Amino acid sequence: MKVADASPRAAPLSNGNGHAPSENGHVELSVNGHAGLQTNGNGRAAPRVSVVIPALNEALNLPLVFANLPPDVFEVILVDGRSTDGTIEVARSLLPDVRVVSESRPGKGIALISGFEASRGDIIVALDADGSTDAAEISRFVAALEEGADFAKGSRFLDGGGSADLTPLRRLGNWLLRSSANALHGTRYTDLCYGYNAFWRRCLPQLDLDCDGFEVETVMNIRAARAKLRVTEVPSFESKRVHGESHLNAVRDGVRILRTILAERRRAQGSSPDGPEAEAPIGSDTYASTLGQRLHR
Ligand SMILES: Nc1nc2c(ncn2[C@@H]2O[C@H](COP(=O)(O)OP(=O)(O)O)[C@@H](O)[C@H]2O)c(=O)[nH]1
Ligand SMILES: [Mg+2]
Repeated sequence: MKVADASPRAAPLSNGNGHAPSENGHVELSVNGHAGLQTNGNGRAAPRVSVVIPALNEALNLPLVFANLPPDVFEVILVDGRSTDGTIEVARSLLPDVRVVSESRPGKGIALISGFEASRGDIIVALDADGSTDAAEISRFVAALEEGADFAKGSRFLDGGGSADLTPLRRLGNWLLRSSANALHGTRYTDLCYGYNAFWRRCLPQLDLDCDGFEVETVMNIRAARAKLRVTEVPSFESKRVHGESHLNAVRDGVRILRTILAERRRAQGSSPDGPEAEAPIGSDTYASTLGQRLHR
């Protein structure tokens, strides 16, 4: 399988993962079904990794995103948001085996949920299609899961992470939202609204996702903690979106995420068998992450 090298940032390849470019400037990338036959360093069968990528008019950015995919991912699922710029055609031309999934209604949340449900691997990795998240970091997330985490959340605010994409307003908003979520949900997350996350597929029922928009990562992070999953954070660097404009509106979506944090609190209280007053502290089987932090009580 060949991934065309049409990206300014991807040339000259290798792409950081040891893929040598072939003579015609393409990168050999084998996807689909191979990872299940491989072993990891411990001699165990390597988990099959499904990469889920929501995309709304990201045709210009996909070459860069796909160029950095590790060679041994099991499947790539592109969830298209009814793009009008040839996103699907570009995806298929770059990666003929890409699985294209539609969302039932508009929104990044619905898109991710649709992609998760369509996935068939052992591990699901979600990343963005705008060139801001580097697929070469997938190995970090997979390593964290193989080391014992149920859920590996990307963080731009750990040593080794960062962001070139956050405006001052979005940085402030992210801080306020993260602080609110930590205070109301007993978490110690350093990041809340970041699109790069991974988890074992078997955890999908516990996450029980049911949201439409940009609040989806907040819901995932809070429900992972509430379900007492072992959560770890992985440092990640967010580059600037390469082409096009963000679909997120900082104020509108910030308010939406704040309402979600409050609704998740009510949901957690409502699900306590003895009512709100008796709500138990979450995560009593404390998990110390690979980074030595406690991420929830
Ligand atoms: N399928 C789908 N993807 C979406 C939708 N809204 C945003 N995305 C994708 O979600 C990712 C993050 O969106 P982006 O606009 O970059 O938001 P930001 O990173 O928060 O600025 C990108 O890959 C978008 O193309 C949608 O309604 N449907
Ligand atoms: Mg973005």
